[in-house]
Amino acid sequence: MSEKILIIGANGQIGTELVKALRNIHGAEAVIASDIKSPAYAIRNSGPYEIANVLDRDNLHHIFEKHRPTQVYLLAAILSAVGEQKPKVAWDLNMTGLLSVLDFAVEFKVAKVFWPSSIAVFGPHSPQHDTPQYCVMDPNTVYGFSKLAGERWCEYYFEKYGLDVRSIRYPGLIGWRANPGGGTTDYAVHIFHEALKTGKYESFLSAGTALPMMYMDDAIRATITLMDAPADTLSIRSSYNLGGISFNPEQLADEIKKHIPNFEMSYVDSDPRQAIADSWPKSIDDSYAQKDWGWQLEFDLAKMTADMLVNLKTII
Ligand code: AKB
Repeated sequence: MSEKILIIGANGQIGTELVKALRNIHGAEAVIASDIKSPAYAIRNSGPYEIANVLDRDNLHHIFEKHRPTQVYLLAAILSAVGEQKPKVAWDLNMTGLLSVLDFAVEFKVAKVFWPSSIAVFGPHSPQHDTPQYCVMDPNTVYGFSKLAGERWCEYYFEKYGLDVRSIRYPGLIGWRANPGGGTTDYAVHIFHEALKTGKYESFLSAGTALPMMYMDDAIRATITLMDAPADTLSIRSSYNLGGISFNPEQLADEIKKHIPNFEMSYVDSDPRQAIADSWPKSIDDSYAQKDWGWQLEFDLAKMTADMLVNLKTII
């Protein structure tokens, strides 16, 4: 069957990479990118594009009707730090957008839907080390509990309507093609830009704040592997834990210094994102992803840092 893939939120950090990867696999015409604004530079003129606001239900319905997608990736979301500044807007966008897409996916018989969850679904009472798939979850950010509620809705649509929804709890993502927008893990991307541009960086998280992170190449490979997995191998229809690499700002700075010896790192005295980071896991157990769809990480801290610097240098 030839695929028709709709990516909603294509201009974001994951979207720009995913559009590129899926167009390489399926051909440009098979992948319809869409976002609220005109296309990001990285995906401009590379294939079909629709302006879509996930809160405009009529327009979204029209796009489903026009393209009849076989797969939909819903990536539009407000992340953790911005979500705390605009809690109601974040809840509305993250939930209403998801429910509309799930409804239209059922109505238009979409074969598979992907929706990203996050390590933000865990909270201060979740185990912080090797956080398991199933445990206490008490997220205290709007982003976190919108993701947790979204996971429950995904599983519900799978159980009640047979919709083939698949999801990953992404760690903080690090890539060179696109910037993250408003998250708590954003420091781990900004640090590379500043290291190359100015040779110094002031981190908004403290030196010892370890978080699970992942290089974008691994994240895109994980997403496509999960979407290609036979449906009957998947035991989780809420969202899969994905571990990635666990490191803190000081360890990342030390790794960057191996390439840029004069790089200087400093730390702000206080930042609201610190409390969010403190409520999240430090490392994640992803054994279900390994067992169900053969997940294996490729990029460790050293490999990621080297690759990130080489590639970022070519575009800044
Ligand atoms: C954020 O920091 O909000 C995101 C995430 C971990 O989901 N990068």
